[in-house]
Amino acid sequence: METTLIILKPDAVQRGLIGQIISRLEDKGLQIVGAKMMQISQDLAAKHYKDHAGKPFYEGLVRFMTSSPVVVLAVRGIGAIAICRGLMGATFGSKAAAGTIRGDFGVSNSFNLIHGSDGPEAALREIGLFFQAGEVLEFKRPQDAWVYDFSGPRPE
Ligand code: IDP
Ligand code: MG
Repeated sequence: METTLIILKPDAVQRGLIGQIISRLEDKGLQIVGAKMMQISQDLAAKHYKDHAGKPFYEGLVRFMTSSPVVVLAVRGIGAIAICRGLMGATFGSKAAAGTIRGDFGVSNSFNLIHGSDGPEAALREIGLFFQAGEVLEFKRPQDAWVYDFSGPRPE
């Protein structure tokens, strides 16, 4: 099982899309194992987006991400990182394929509704930034017996 960090960005919250976006993650079979609403501080935004520091869009990105509350989620499943990236769609709303969150709900290249960790290392780092110990939970869902095939040596 993999756990990834998802942020429903300020535009998603302001536009009332929290429920629809979380539904897409849940409908896929992913498990929400951590959730909180918060306003991201300058410092946290800088840490989260440290790899983008110095890029032309960086200042605007930090301004946007700190401008209004977000919803932060820890999302678990087999291959959750790549699955979430697929559900999110390409970075730019203008280019993201129909059927994806960014493709269906937005047109902007910077206000693109959702963040998802881009690899296992980033996921670990980002979950550590946004969640305290004990805030990401471990619990069984009976429905997982129908989400995954547990009949083989490993769940598929
Ligand atoms: P990702 O969110 O799809 O992983 P990144 O390249 O990591 O995309 O960029 C982080 C965020 O920075 C994007 O989600 C978007 O909000 C913003 N961003 C990236 N590139 C641009 C750009 O060229 N113009 C405006 N905003 C951008
Ligand atoms: Mg990224």
